[in-house]
Amino acid sequence: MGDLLERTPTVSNNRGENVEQYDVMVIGAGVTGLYAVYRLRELGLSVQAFEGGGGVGGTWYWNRYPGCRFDSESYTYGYSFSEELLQEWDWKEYYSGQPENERYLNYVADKFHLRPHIRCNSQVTSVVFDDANGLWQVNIEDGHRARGQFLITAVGSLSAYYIPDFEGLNSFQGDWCHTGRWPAEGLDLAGKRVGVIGTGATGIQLITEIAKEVGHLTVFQRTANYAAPLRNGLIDPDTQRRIKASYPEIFKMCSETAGSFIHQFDPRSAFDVTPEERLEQYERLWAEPGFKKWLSNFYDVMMPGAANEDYAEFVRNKIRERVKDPVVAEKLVPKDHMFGSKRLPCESGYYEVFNQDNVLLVDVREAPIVRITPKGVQTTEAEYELDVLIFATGYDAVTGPLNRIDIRGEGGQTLKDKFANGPRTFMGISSAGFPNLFTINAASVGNFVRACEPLVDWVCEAICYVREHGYTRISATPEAENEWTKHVSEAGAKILRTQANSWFVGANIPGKARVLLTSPDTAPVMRAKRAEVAAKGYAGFLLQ
Ligand code: NA7
Repeated sequence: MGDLLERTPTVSNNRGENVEQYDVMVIGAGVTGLYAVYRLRELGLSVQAFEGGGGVGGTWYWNRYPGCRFDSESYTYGYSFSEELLQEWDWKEYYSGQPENERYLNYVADKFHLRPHIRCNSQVTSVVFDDANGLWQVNIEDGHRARGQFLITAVGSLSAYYIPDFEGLNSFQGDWCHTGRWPAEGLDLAGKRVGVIGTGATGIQLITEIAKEVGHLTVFQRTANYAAPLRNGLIDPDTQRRIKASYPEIFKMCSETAGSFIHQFDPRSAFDVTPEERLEQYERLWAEPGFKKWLSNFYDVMMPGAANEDYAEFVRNKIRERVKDPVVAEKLVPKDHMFGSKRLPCESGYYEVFNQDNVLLVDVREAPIVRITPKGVQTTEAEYELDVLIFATGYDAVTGPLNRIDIRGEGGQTLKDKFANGPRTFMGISSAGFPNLFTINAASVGNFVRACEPLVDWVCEAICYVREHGYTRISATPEAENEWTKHVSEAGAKILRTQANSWFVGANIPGKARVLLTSPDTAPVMRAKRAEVAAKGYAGFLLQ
């Protein structure tokens, strides 16, 4: 197995250079890329992954910021493909932190001997389809090249980090970084004047953690978020044993829910019960860990309408109760978007941070940031002096990581141009004119590993189907792509996720087209749709 690389044939490209050639190339060695490498190799295919980072793990490699951890239950997040792995690995916490998550993914890479198939420090700059030979060529920043019949973009949906184009950033004399590129050696924040821009899920985790050590913290908030207590804890040995004995049930439960999380909605409407019973349920769920309060609630809490607003007000009051200064509390209370229209940030003491004397909340919707100065951040009202400035400003989601690679398909057309008004794919996976390219990162959502395993399996089956049936190419038909794009737009308009200005609809990136970037369908519906397509001989795909 380990000597596959040595046996990889090389071919000459059209410039006469010798390049390695593989059956399948994978961009990215995060949770999806690692599993893709494993599955493809098990199928006897030659596979090589190219990873921009210095190690494997993707999100869990890059996001080393203090406080970074799961919002999925750890034991629902691990890979399900190996019983041995499930029994060997002990998740220490219910919601595991970045260091352990990165260790887990490294453990997987070692246990399954995946490293010979992964080239790290390999930022892919362009991929070009060679029509004459039916091969993709991958070009790496350092000049390395490789070719392959199939190409999978396992580049993540939240990997293209975004820093707003503030004037003067380069003049700042302190240290600065984006949370998604936190230095591996850490950042010394002890006793320093630190500023954080952004109060999404990342900002909320980070702020809570660094407030324990900084000298002074200035939080620049544009939009207040609904955040709910995570209630993390250590997994005791007894629970560990029960978890390990229950993996089939755990994964089955996850497979039946909309986002592949372990939580199932209450089939009742919030208004099927008395106001007292309703409040009792809200309080009971609030006391539970994780996403339960979001995803085990009355089903209509997750739909635009009165139940959603009723619960939103309950959450707002929870925030008000925890922040001593009523003026600060009101600034932290979200009023401009519906509860659950963004992924719910989970916190462990976030609101209490604003009761600390050394923490200042700056409302940058009221007084926007005008520039970064040598000393700090200048808003329309004041200059805030800082030693360190941290951008927790999110990601150019889903299409961002694809657009940062120059992807050229048939006739030299670029995927970036094609996606200028939003992704144009069939089921997120394939785009007409880009044969044998599987954009897995545009099709994965929810509890990530649960979503990516069946998706990778489907792509592997499609690749085998192409080869076994004597074809060499597969890509979405223009008709299927049009239908799917229309479906995303129409069905997407009805769901909660499209109601807020979030990365889900590209609203966080100035100038980005506002369209739902993920599927509007639930995970079980998507699996059924993909299975039906496969059962019908890849209906909606052009096989050549
Ligand atoms: P998010 O959720 O996109 O949050 C980014 C934050 O940065 C959010 O508070 C933004 O405010 C803020 N932001 C972005 N641009 C600016 C400018 N120009 N000025 C001020 N503030 C700004 O990213 P996260 O990394 O927190 O979370 C991403 C996902 O990771 C999350 O959904 C989980 O699934 C895990 P805004 O709300 O746009 O007003």
